[in-house]
Amino acid sequence: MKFLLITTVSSLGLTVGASAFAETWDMPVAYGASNYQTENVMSFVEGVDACTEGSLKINVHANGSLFKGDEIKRAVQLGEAQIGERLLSAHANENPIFAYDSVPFLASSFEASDALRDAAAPTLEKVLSAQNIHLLYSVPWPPQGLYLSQDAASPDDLKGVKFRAYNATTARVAELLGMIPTQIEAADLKQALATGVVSSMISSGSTGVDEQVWEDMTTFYDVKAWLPRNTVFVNKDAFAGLNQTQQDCLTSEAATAQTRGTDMAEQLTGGFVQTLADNGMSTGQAPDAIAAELAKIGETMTAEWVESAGSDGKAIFDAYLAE
Ligand code: PCA
Repeated sequence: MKFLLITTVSSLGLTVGASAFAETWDMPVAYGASNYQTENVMSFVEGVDACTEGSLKINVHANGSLFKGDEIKRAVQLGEAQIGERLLSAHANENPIFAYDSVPFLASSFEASDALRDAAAPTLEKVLSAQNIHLLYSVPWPPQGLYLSQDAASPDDLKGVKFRAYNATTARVAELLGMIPTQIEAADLKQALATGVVSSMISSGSTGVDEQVWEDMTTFYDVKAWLPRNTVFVNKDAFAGLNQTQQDCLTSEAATAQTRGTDMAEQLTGGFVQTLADNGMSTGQAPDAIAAELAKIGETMTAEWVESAGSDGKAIFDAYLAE
């Protein structure tokens, strides 16, 4: 009798098939559905679906719709979402290591950015793991430029200008320039510009195009200060709860997504700046006096970061310089 019962249950399991038992995850991301970072996340999720033969479904919630940008990391840490994507540098208040990708002029090309990512990976994995997070991959934004609502001739013209920051690094640059920073998520940027809460920022051509900033700003100085990253990570308990195939699929699709997203960023960079120009913005180099001031700020901030990030920061710095 007992034997019969077991046979019935297991044959039922077989006929129902694997997908009825699919694990379903939520994935909050902060940026809009048409941004290349989100498009790359969608391809990643499709890749995981195919690789796991439908046994791991990930629902992407774009534009901060499930959790706002600044809530995503904590949600994943606590398991309120199993997986998420976040600009980790915005969490440098927790650990300066998270700002490794936003040190001005430390790595300002795609090639250098990849080398810095590799140098930082072991430390980043360790720090995130202590927060119950498993690192999957990261993808750079295009090089960061200075957006203004009127051309500036010298650093004096920047003083007192209201500035949109997306992390502590951007806020610190603004502060050193005598500007007035306020932290604002990209999802809220358009309104902040329209209402005059801010009139300048440091970001990529990608975000400028997403938010059609030519409606409110005039100038993009392509200073290539750094290439910040969106990082995709998973709650450690959720990861541990997967079977081996599912874990392997996440890992391999993450590697594919990292390469694909990096290629997308690189290929799209020129077109973004062109779109800003096509819509009437001036997109040249910064005036020499401003470029020189930014270079000086870069030196100050590199020293500050190395100092604040301690031995972990030094390990990243040394590994990067040794590449
Ligand atoms: N865009 C994002 C972060 C960096 C970038 O280029 C933003 O402005 O929010």
